[in-house]
Amino acid sequence: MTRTTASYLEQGEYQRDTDYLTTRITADGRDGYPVEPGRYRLVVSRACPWANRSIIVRRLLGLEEALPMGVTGPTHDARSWVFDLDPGGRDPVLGIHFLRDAYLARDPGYDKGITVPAVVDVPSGAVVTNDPQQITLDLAVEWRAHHRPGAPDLYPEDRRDEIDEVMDRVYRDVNDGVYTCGFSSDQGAYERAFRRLFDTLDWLSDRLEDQRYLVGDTITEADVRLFTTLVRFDAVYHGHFKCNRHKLTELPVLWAYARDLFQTPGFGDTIDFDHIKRHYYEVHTDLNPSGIVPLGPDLSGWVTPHGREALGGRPFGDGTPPGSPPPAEVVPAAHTPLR
Ligand SMILES: N[C@@H](CCC(=O)N[C@@H](CS)C(=O)NCC(=O)O)C(=O)O
Repeated sequence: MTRTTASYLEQGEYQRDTDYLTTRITADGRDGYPVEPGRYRLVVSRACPWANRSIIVRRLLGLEEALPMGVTGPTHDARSWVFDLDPGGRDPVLGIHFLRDAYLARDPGYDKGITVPAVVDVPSGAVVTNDPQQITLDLAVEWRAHHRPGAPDLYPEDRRDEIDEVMDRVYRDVNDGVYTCGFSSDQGAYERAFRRLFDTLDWLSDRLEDQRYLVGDTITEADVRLFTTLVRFDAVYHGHFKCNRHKLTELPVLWAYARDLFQTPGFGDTIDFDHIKRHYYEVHTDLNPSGIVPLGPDLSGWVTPHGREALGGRPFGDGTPPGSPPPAEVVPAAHTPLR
């Protein structure tokens, strides 16, 4: 039986599966998979925050042609993700319906999580990596020769220690922290995760009060990682995962910061609120047995002025924002407040 994140509901304290396929795609090909435009396919669900990071980074760096993307539907059963949005229910390049088949092509005995994001080697049809932390860092560093002109440096060498330090706390207490709250089956474990989450949001709020981005004065990988949790906060985590000390919209600094990023090309244009809500409320039947997907919240606030330009900062450093997403990757108008 394939393990899924849902199986951790059996434990009092939720433990995230970090047992990844960690083969890396690198410029020098040291793991046997060299960076090669058009060779790999990034498979995502727009619902998933970990996959969302890779969609954003790919957009910011202009890697859409070099690394084409397959998008699964927002919901899945115990067999995990399926390409049910594509004509005939198959990914047009990989030719598969179940993402699981790409994991089995890598290892016929594979029994770990069938997760997104996953990068698939198209010639063999096999997953190379599903390690979300490393995938985006490698897009920023190893794929540099294929970045668009004007791409930002999301992981600048002289800031890496600080970026890593911030990301470490954000990962533990925020990105993963919301899941720890939501999947705890023990009151004490939930309360500890809840306090750590909101203590860290308060810390981030203080840090961002006078500075536009988390590290330095430009957008970095750290901002991408925080954003993908913040953008899901009121739509899902506040209610579904019981992260309800405050809504994001009640935390003025973080709400303005999140809107600023949402309105930056490459961030908000990757967000599909319909997929996000359907995924969590329909897939986690343990937490939401009725499968009812809430109609709210009102999303119109995401496109209101945020005022963060007054803090200065240079979003793309010496570079430029990305252009519009390729037409095939535009999020349907009914799923986003962006016009
Ligand atoms: N497990 C990874 C992130 C990837 C992940 O958990 N993705 C989820 C979606 S948000 C998934 O694909 N779950 C599939 C499943 O549980 O069947 C991590 O620890 O960072």
